[in-house]
Amino acid sequence: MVGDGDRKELTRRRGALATKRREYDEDDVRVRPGKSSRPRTRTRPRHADAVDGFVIAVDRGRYTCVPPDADPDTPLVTAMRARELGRKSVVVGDRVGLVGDTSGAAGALARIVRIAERRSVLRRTADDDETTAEGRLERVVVANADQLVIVSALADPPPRTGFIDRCLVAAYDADIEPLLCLTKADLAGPEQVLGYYAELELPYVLIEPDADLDALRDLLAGRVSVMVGHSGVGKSTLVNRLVPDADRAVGVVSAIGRGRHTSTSAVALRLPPRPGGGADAGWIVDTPGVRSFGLAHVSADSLLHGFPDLVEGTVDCPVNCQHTAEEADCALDAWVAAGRADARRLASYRRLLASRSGEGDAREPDQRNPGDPLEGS
Ligand SMILES: Nc1nc2c(ncn2[C@@H]2O[C@H](COP(=O)(O)OP(=O)(O)O)[C@@H](O)[C@H]2O)c(=O)[nH]1
Ligand SMILES: [Mg+2]
Repeated sequence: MVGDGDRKELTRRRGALATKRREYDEDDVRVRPGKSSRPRTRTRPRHADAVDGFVIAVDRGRYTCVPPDADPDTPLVTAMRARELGRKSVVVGDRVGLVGDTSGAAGALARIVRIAERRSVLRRTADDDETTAEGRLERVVVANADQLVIVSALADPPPRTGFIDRCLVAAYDADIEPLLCLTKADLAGPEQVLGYYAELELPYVLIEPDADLDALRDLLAGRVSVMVGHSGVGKSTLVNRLVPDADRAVGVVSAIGRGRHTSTSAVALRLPPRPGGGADAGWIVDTPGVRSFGLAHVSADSLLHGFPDLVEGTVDCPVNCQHTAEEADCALDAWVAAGRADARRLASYRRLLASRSGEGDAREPDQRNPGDPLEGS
């Protein structure tokens, strides 16, 4: 007796055989010579007509895109993901292929059918809820960024090197160049912070209310830069100085979709062209929704890359040394004792190690007590 399932299976096999026979039919070869050298349909790029887009904002399933090299007046294209993307996420900074209505007219909706391979991926572990697996999900913050601009005030609030160190780890892990942006330089000097990073060749800029931003603009030109920083450090002030149109631009992208104003976790803003500057003044990605940089997704080894001043000190460590304070033979203690690196840097590294393994409090040290490596130094 042939069951329903068996019959389907037989039909499938006959179909497969028929296809096979057709493939090897000599007549086919004769009437279509050279067929085998032509690309087969399934390897030919789909949607050859897709146009390029650069994702500047993401809001509840709606993606705001701009043609990458278009002039600033080109209308924004609103798009949704095509089903064929599967579970692949699309984030700010992604370079995508768009089909459908890419006119940017009111109500027009395009489809994202491709995501270009990412040059860099800035991630964080969301630590909104550390007690559940879901709460500790690793999230991609921004794709294809060239630079991580770590914004820290020199005073009011005081610099938090724990946060800066965390950002440096995220930057090195993502293969993004870090830039230390020290604001409120009118209130305090940078000596202490720069002293703490003396062993690193960390590029930095100083920001004051009444001085121009030329040095910073030079470093932003032609690149995609992500800005991160605690609240109160002057991020919004800086973004508004760099992009006088920022408020309107953010308003436009966050109003897309269902017409309500919502906070997005990241939004890319085009820097205005500079007189005498190159064609591309660059993009800055503001991250108002990113409050911290959970690093649970970064391995202990990668974590060390955020501390290049300590790397050489681990050469004499025993195999499998975890470099924690509990490791009796960790060579980093001797490295610091010999004056080869700053003890505060080792303490900061070990604090991050402990927070990752769940031994310590994963919050920033400044959130649980006012102690910071720089204070009392
Ligand atoms: N003295 C001084 N104050 C600043 C500077 N930049 C920003 N502020 C002030 O710091 C406060 C917080 O700035 P804001 O841009 O809102 O910080 P955000 O939370 O990082 O976006 C505001 O009162 C600003 O006026 C600066 O360079 N010097
Ligand atoms: Mg702000």
